[in-house]
Amino acid sequence: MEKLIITVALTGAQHGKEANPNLPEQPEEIIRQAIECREAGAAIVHIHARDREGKPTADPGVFKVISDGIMAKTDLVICLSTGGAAKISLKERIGMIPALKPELASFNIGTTMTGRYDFENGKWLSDFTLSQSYSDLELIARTMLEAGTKPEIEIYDPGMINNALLFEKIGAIVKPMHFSFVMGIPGQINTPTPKHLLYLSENLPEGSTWQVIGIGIHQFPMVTMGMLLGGHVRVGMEDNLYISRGVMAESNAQFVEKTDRIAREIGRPIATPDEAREILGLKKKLILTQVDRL
Ligand code: KMH
Ligand code: ZN
Repeated sequence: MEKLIITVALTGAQHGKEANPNLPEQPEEIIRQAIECREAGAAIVHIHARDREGKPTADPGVFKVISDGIMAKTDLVICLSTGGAAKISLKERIGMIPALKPELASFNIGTTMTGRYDFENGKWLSDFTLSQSYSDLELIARTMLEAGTKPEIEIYDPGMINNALLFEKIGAIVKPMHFSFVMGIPGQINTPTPKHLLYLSENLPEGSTWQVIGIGIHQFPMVTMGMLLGGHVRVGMEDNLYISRGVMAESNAQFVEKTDRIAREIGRPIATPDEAREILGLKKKLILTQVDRL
């Protein structure tokens, strides 16, 4: 079985320090936690950017500070998020792709809705719809293609796999494709059960690779199942604030350490960043400013 690629999603765009004070928001803390995660065995970091008030931003300048800081101290593969957040336009959300030409970037290949309901007080805590038309999706796909960035294709329901096949047919995505199953978001069909993950993993084009993301309490059951099925995994505070039931995570590295322990127990060696590049067919890229410095 292929070595296990551990991706860690450090920050996300949903929560802030009010949800967990250890969630890194500013570049310095994101870089520091990325270094710790590399030491704990992560091969890829999934990066969101925040402005100085901690609000999600798609500013390529902030992504550049974070990417350069991580590239200067580690060999981690950097996956930049094009997911943005509410009120960030499509054009802004993908602006960092031509600007920084990352090796990997998230591609939410459809319209998604995420929300959190407060059952106690009967109100929505968050209610965010990312609505994207086919021409929006084609723009994202072609922008990545031109930048030499491999899309990490986020799948929130099985129908989205058909979108990936369609874009591969029109030449906007090239094979082998890398998929990311997002399991456990109420508004999407990917109910986090072994049966659903098995179904998704068996419905990919030949030669594809995939990772699984479990939201909240679903994170480690889905990660363990993903390891057993030969997939790759994503952990970290973007998707889950607790390292175990009722215990707030103190750092993102804790998630990587726990994942590494599980992988060792089931005999699945973990991949280094360069082995992850091999597996995913990435060409090690220098972030623009590193090229400037050459
Ligand atoms: N928030 C995750 C469920 C992205 O950043 O573009 C999916 C994600 C998408 O990480
Ligand atoms: Zn993300």
